[in-house]
Amino acid sequence: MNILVVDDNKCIRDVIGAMVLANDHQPVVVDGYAAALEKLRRQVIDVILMDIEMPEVDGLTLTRMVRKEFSQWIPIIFLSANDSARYLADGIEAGGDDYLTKPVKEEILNAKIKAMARIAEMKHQLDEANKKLEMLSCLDPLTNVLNRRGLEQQLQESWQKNGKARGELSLLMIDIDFFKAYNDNYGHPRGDQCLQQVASVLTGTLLNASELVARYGGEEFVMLLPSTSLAQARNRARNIIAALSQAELVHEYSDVAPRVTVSIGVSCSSLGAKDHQVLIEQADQALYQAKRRGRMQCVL
Ligand code: GH3
Ligand code: MG
Ligand code: MG
Ligand code: MG
Ligand code: MG
Repeated sequence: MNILVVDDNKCIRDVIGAMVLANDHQPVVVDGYAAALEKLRRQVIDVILMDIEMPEVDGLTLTRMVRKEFSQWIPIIFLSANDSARYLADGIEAGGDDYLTKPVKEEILNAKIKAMARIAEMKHQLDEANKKLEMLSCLDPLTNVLNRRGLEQQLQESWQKNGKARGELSLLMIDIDFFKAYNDNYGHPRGDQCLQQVASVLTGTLLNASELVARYGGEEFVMLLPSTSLAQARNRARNIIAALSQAELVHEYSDVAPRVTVSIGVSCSSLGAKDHQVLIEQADQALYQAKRRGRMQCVL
């Protein structure tokens, strides 16, 4: 581990640094706040051993500065010659985690470093697990594309970016035709498979990392297309209908073709939607028209 030793006294720096080294850690030794912040910005530090009385900026103030600047928690242990309860309480209040009085015994220092590192490791694992959960909570488990919650997040982001770039953001609302008949005749498990296949065909038509497919609900998908005009979006919708036709997913109970087809409603920010919710509503209304006009087609 990299242990940052902050102390204005050279003798103490040398002694503590040697103890750290003797316990197989890497001491990073500095004489005050400026060098301490500099090191923290430039390299990974696992534990900070912090003097309290220092000229210019004392250890309590430096601790507050560290807590403010760095969002990641780094354990801070105060090392002070002052053994007053007030100092200890103030140190914890400032954001420190433990307090040892100097001169410090090597065995105690090493044990305290170990305890802090253990807590830091647990926190790291918790953070990683949370990140994973956060990601999972945005994915549809059946099709592995974004779910509605994930779409909502990305759509908001794309809408804001698009506004700043004064670009055109298009959205396709894609609904499988006669899917109830598919389920009723082939059964739910094959219906699920069909949803996976359609999702995979849709994903296969994406052109770049800014574009995405999401499962909006049951058998409805949304495709989000940044930097895409209405005319371009219509072509993309036609490409999707063609790609599904080529995939030849059999559906003998559809009234429009003997295979799985979709109807698509197209909207684009150039049509004047005031927010991303309206963009979805417009695509939904266009989808409704596509259904009414006979399905397996797109409507703007
Ligand atoms: P339309 O052409 O007008 O879209 O008709 P449709 O039959 O596709 O539409 P409808 O809304 O009547 O039926 C949608 C069906 O999708 C009903 C529901 O059972 C099915 N469905 C929704 N979610 C799932 C799912 O996760 N798995 C399966 N297998 N079926 C689903
Ligand atoms: Mg000092
Ligand atoms: Mg429906
Ligand atoms: Mg449908
Ligand atoms: Mg539907």
